[in-house]
Amino acid sequence: MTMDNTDFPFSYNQPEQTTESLKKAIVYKLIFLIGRSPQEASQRDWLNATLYAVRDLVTEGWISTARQSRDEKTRRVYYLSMEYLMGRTLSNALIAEGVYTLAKDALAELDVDLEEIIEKEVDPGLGNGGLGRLAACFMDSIATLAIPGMGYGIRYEYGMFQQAIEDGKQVEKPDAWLEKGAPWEFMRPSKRFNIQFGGHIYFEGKKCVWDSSEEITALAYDQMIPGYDNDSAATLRLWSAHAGDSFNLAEFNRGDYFRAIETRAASENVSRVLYPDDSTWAGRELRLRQEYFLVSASLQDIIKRHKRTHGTVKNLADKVAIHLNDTHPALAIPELMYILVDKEGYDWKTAWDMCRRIFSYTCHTLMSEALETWPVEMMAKNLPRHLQIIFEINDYFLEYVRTYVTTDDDFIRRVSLIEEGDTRKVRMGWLSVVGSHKVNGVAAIHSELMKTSTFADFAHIYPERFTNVTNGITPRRWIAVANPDLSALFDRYIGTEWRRDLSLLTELKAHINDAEVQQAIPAIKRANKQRLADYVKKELGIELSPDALFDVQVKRIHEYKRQILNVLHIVARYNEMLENPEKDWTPRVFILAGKAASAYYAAKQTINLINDVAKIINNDERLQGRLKVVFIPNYSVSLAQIIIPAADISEQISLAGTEASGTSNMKFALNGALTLGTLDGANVEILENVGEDNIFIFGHTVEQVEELRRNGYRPYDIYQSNEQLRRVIDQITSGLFSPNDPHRYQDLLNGLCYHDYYQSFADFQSYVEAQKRVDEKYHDQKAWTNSALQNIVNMSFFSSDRTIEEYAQKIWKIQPLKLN
Ligand code: C3B
Repeated sequence: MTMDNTDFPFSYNQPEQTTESLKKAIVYKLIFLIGRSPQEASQRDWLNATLYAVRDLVTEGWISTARQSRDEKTRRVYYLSMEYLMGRTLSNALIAEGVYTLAKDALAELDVDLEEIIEKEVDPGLGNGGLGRLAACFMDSIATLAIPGMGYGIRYEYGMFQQAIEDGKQVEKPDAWLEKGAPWEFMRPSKRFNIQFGGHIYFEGKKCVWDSSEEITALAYDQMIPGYDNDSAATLRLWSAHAGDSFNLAEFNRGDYFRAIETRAASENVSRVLYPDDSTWAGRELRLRQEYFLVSASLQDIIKRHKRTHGTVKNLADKVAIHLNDTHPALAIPELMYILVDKEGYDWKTAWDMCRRIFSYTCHTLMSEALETWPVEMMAKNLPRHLQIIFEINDYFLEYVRTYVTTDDDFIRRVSLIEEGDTRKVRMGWLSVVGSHKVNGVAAIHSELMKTSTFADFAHIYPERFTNVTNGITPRRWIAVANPDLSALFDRYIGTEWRRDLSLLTELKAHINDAEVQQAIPAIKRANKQRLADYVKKELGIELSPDALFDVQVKRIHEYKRQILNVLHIVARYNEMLENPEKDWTPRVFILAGKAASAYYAAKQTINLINDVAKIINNDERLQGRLKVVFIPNYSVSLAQIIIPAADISEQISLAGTEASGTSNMKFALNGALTLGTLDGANVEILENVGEDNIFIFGHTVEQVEELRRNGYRPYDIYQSNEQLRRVIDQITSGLFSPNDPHRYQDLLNGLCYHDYYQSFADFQSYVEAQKRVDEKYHDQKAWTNSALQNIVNMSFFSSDRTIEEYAQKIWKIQPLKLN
């Protein structure tokens, strides 16, 4: 890149990297930053040295992008998220900088294998599932499109727990990801803010004063997110809680040194650990404090930067967009009011108008148990001023509703930001809608359902506020990093620019019938299956044949995602195979992975059942190896990169109306797997894009699901009338798969037979039939290859670059930088 010499007195970067220059840089880092000689260096030392060397390649572009945005006084977006699942940085950065091969050669000359050290990198699990990974894809697109903006989050000391499987059961182990060092981050000792908690409020005339009782310091750690081949990078700023200088002076002066230090340690708890819940909501005080910690540090930082650039906060709403990733950072709304009214002296109305122009909010779920509410009492204790602000927002809002919408008491009670009852609660979803100018769902069907269910009353009040932005995934990580062979095929036929512009995939359509492409697609898939089989062999000792059909379901374990339906079918298939051993069965491998929230009993039972079933099936010689079941422990971004490119079938079998979007469905299809799914979330749009001949759709529609619920759904009737299903349930009940503990699944099965809220029984027959269609199609390898190709070439829409462009245009009103 061209360097502005006033900024960089000398440019560290050589204009052209060579194997030699990279080799030197790596060895230099090894010796002078890590303090090891090449002779003594471990694999991890080499990894860290390489990371430092590559980080240098990104840094200048990062600094100059930030400077450009500052100089041009551009409008910026700030993405607030409690979760980021970034995945490993090295391979992604090498590809973004265009030096993957150079680095491989440089390291080879040093007798180091690049692929081996890549595997050594810790994969930071600072998120639970789809929501956290989406935030990571978005950061990648923001960097690649050079959208002026940055992400804010929390630098949890312990991320998502490590999952081990012991005796078939999930066991959770702490994830101390920082212990191995974090060479990619920059600590920012000067970026620190005081975060206040507790105390009380009082009025001085009309002015409200918050006299807090506790202070924590938020300290910034920055990560660069390299843009793809654009000499630019975005920033992800993660806050770490630090006791800072804030001793409890009273204790200190009393000579109680020990107590004073002890309180310091406790205050650092706020960034200690990520809450491992996904789509369920556990209201806990520490979580409330985490959310406020993120919000307060980020807003103080945003305001400070804005003032430095513009000298005033008057034009804040013209220059700043703040996006709320779900309701988790919704306290940003009262926090901004607090800053504008209490600190900056604006009147309420002006401040509120600014707020509404600044905030936008994405809703990621329809599950009512995921909607955050905070007991008024808990909020009063920790954030008295914010609670008071929320009450005031509510007063104005309800007055508006009464004046312009309705005086119906029932309606007003429903939309109030405060839920009345034994314990009064603040409704964070409602607050997010009222405080934002746009609210979006994450797939077309989800955004529609949002308007008719969860937010129906609000869609009535503010119809223009609701919109859709369908999720997307970054082709850099999910093809370029995860599937090098497929990338090479794309390069050969359509050039390399698809990494930046996935719509170029349509150009591959002209080559679909080329003999070479027809041959390459199954060959690439087979090689990826072999790679996964090698991993499974090494980690679990289970032998898999790459000639079998790989049928994969990887995601958080949750009743609505219906891993149980998958298991019921596996057992049904097992029975059928034993009854008709001579039939020409397509060999199948069922692969599942995912974590269960530690307190989620049904989800943990499901994992146990999968492993119990796997044990019996994998050891049944009558099957002649034609059926295998594998649960791969500790699902993560880096595991997804191995598993997804190896799949033939992508299981997306949630009950219609429950999965907001799903994003693994997009990754699978782009990597040439065929979706087996319900008409739920983004599956609907995948169907529209790939065509009905290239996807297996089954099960009830949202309307049918609702009708069944209305008319009284009786799963036990289905159990009685469906012989195949009954047999499966009876087998599990009898302890066929848990002979030492035959009643192990009693609760799970009772739940299904008498309740089955997610209607697995109702969709069972249709699912089994769809699986038959899968078998038939797989028998015709040519037809399968064609469908795989139709999936690949028709996935352009699902690039997160398209998603981010939509956010930038429709919601944030932000133009990309024209990079100097
Ligand atoms: C998830 C939803 O469950 C997915 O359908 C969706 O694709 C992603 O978000 C991204 O939009 N989600 C999550 O991972 N965690 C939540 N708390 C809520 C939704």
